[in-house]
Amino acid sequence: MNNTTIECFLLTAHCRDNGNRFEITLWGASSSGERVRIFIDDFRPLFFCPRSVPASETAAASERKQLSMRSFDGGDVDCLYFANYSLMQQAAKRLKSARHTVFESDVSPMWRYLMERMVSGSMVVTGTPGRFGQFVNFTNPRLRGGAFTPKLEVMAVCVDGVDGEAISKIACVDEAQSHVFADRDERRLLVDFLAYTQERDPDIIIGWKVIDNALKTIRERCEANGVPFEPGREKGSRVTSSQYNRSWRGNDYPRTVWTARIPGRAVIDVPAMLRGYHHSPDEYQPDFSDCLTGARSIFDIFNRAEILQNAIERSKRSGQTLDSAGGSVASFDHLYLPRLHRAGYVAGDTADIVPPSQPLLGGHVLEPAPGLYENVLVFDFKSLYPSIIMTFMIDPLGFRVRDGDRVSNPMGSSFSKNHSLMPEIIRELLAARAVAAEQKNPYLSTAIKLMMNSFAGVMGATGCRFFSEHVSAAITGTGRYILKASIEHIENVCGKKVIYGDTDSIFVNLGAGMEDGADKIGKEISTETGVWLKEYLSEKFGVQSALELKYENHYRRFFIPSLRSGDTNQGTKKHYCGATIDKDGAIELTFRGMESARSDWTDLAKDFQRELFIKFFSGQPLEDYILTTVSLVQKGKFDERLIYKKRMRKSIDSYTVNIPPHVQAAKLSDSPARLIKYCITQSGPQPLEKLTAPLDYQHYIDSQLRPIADSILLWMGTDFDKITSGQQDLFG
Ligand code: DCP
Ligand code: MG
Ligand code: MG
Repeated sequence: MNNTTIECFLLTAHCRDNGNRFEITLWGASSSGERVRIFIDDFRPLFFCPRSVPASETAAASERKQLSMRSFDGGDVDCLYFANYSLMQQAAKRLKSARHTVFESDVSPMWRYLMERMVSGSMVVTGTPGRFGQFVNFTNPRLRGGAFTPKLEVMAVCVDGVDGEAISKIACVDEAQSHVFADRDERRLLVDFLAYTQERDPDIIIGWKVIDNALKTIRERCEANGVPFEPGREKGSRVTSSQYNRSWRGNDYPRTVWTARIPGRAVIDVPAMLRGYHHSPDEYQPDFSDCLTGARSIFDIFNRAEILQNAIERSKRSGQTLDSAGGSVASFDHLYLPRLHRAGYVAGDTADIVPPSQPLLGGHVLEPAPGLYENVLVFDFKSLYPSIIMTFMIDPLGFRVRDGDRVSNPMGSSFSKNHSLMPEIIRELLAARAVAAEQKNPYLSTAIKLMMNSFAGVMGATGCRFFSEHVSAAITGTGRYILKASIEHIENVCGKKVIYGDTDSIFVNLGAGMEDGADKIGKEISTETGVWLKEYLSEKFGVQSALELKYENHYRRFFIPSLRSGDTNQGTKKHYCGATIDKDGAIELTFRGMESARSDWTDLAKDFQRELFIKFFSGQPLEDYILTTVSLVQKGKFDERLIYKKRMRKSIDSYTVNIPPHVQAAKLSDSPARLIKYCITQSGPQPLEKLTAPLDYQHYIDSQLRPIADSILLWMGTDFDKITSGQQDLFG
């Protein structure tokens, strides 16, 4: 037997029942540059049931095996193996309807196969290699997790065409070359595109709405032309949609989700990745002026935003495939279940989750004291929830195992010191985040931060099999406790005034004249509070604190607006503006909750907000500037700054009632682009390229200038209308 071991990175994973067998097909990219197909048909779908279930009830299983594993309530469990997936599902359903408990019957057997082998992206394959066309093939090899990072080939695809009509162009761009297919004969065009894809043989196909637009259109046109849609490394490509209802505030909203299955090629939607992992997807706008430019700029954005590098790292951390832009619950299962099994326990089905008795609380938000401050220091706990999980050993298993050696927390619950699995999982992720930060990769650092925080989140979400209101409350409640204790310490021991705080951030007011020593004080407070907290938590709870209060920022000026009601004693939560000064003396403004980057704000609003705050912060009067800006708007001096830009999220025709302004404008356009540029005129919204009516200046004054001015003026005891109407009185 010729046993070979190679390392490769998972590109796609698909499974199906084939008669009385369950088949998994994986595709990977190997470290030697070969593309590898891994075919598995010797893995049997399985789930668990209590040993007490009579054998007669589990006859559909091809095998029932006693395991030395237990459920969370301590009962012994058996494992039930099935010939294929559908037999497994039917058996689970039957057992449930006969009121038997089942365990993990909702875990996909394919993911179980991968997770139990600790495959997270990278995998080590041992077996007898054969051929599959030009590719390497392994059938039923041994698989285990690896640590290899691949070099992958990416191809951007952009399609030109209108829904339901023939495709006029398809552009493809990869590292080495680009090509545009523009045959009059659509059939020819499609056949050529598919042949080209096979020849270029990319590992990843990327695009802008690549599934529900590009691939879906290509698939539909292939069907219309009788061309088999087979862009994959083997047959079986599909683009499918599924409907599900999203509940929000008691209403159900039907949503269609498109998925692409292209064996051997991962499909990555660039905007979905940007939305999922980048702070402002708006800084990345592709240029769709023509099909090739579109594909080029998608390719360029993909590289600039380091999407591939980050997707690979995320895949190695979460076990999800490269195309995944989320999947918190699945990632949690992937990391947690195999560790749980090795610890000798099985988990329940998600459907058996008992919903919380009362709404779960989040972080603590202080009542902000509105006003203008000088020299405000900002502190924030580094990875708050993850460090709480580590410090207090918070963990679903550790909560349920009732052993003696336990850590108690401020919420009064306690967790097993020796059976908690989360601390180890979090420790690895914290280390990975530290590496990402060291390598100056903020996107990856953020992605890992989000993943860790989502783990804290899913334990409080009923869609997760590990949901527990007590576990979740132990995290958030301890967070509130630590925030409050730290604030008290800073106020009573450090003798500094705290003006605001949110979840894990603390804003300290030093006051006028404290510019020079501020950074030093900031560092002292963070070190001192850290040391104190360590002692305090060790004394009270006997834990070794992993908490770290970072000194984050020194704002020279800081402003918290008052409530819109005009009550100047009450501030708005999560809203503030701070000014820092960089080493060249330039003022830099940070807006929170009053962001100038909102898509419904024009350049006028952004410039106005910035200048107004700079004047405000440097103690200059505001009235003249406000009045001048209003009058320049009225005189038409700012017309080019009055353009709204908004992206179309749905097709124009899907809006029938309550048509938003950008859609009204798009309806007037001859060839509506995805990004609608329009103005509000006296005849309503009009697209930029077809402006006929005069601009509605009053609209811009009311909806763009007024709220910005009022964010400051209300606190000063006046408002925009008073200032502007006073002006009219003067001239009237
Ligand atoms: N949090 C959350 N979901 C969010 C934001 C925050 O659950 N969208 C929770 C988890 C965080 C805590 O609030 O631990 C504090 O938020 P931070 O943004 O300060 O995040 P971290 O403290 O985790 O990371 P950092 O080191 O960047 O401060
Ligand atoms: Mg934090
Ligand atoms: Mg924070």
